[in-house]
Amino acid sequence: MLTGHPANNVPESVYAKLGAGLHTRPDHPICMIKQAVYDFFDGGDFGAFTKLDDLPAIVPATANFDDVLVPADHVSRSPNDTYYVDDETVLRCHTSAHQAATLQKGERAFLVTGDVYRRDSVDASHYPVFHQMEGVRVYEEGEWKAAGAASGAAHAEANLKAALEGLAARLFGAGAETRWVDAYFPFTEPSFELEVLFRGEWLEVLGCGVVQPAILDRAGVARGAAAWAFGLGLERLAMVLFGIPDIRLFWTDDARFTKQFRAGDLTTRFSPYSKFPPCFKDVSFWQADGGELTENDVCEVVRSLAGDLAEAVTLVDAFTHPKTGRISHCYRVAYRSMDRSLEDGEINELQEGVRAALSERVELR
Ligand code: FA5
Ligand code: MG
Repeated sequence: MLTGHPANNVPESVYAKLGAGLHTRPDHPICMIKQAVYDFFDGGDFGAFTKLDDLPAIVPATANFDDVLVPADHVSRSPNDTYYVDDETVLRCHTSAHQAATLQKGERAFLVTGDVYRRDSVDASHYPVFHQMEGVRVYEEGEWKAAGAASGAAHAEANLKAALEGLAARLFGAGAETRWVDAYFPFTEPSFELEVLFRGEWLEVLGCGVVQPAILDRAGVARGAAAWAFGLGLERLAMVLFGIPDIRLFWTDDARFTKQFRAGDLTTRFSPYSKFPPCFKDVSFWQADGGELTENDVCEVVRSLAGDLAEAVTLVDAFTHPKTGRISHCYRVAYRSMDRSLEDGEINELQEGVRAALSERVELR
């Protein structure tokens, strides 16, 4: 398998999120989105879907990658992007980890919801733990032929787009601005992403496509069948639907947040409680000759020390020293609490901690 990476790169702060089950708490916005998607498919004409929301998040690396045809050298396998529990086991980085096994069990239309984990950037729409819902629908040869389709793949693609456009219209209203973007996933062809206009910017809310025949074949689906699959980003959908400005809010216990949501009421618009000012701190360092300290590494150091007080980590400057050829990177950390104002002393202490942790790996400037 992979060599040259630590057997386990999961920080305590990430382990602590396992089992939180936000998607199973009826009044939580993530669960409300799950339920809204269930209701959409239950009331539509895309078939009857089996719903699974309690599959364990710790999965064999083969399920997360190989079973969905992720190439052996694909970046997503790197410990810079994925949390490894040991060499053969990961925290799933997408709910696609359950595609093959669920097909293998004989399911032909299903929705799998769960928490997924990624080493990723730190900002208002990225968090190391988030939630996805996988949808898969297989059309047996007889079904797409009866519908008069030119091919199984064409039938799957047309139904996929109809389903997801219908879902977006149901959630956001017919007037919402959405657009399809061509994408690449190893497990689908063709592949697309759907973006929604949110606060003046295009926000990617899902990836999808027509399932690669090899996946169906290996899972024992009859020849001639075709299928679509999608992976919804539930936080992103909830941010757009409820107007939640920052992904960290999903994890707060502050009653000023939690009390705003009630199962079944999709009309709620989040009303922000007073926004406290951010505080910015910069840290610069020389990259070592051997291997670079990546943005994900810096984000993880900041996250593990500052937790949800870290609002964003941004590379603000990079230059190469003209004489020595050494590379300098400067990162800006934005600290902000959602619930209270921060003291100078507290922020300085956090930033000192970040500097100390970074100085163990690189030379600070
Ligand atoms: C996937 O994870 C694919 N497995 C989706 C898929 C399934 C494609 C089936 C085809 C067929 P992607 O990495 O783009 O794709 O993530 C899917 C969605 O998760 C994104 O569109 C986004 O809404 C959400 N997402 C991705 N990264 C984060 C993050 N760090 N924080 C919050 N949401 C995220
Ligand atoms: Mg994507």
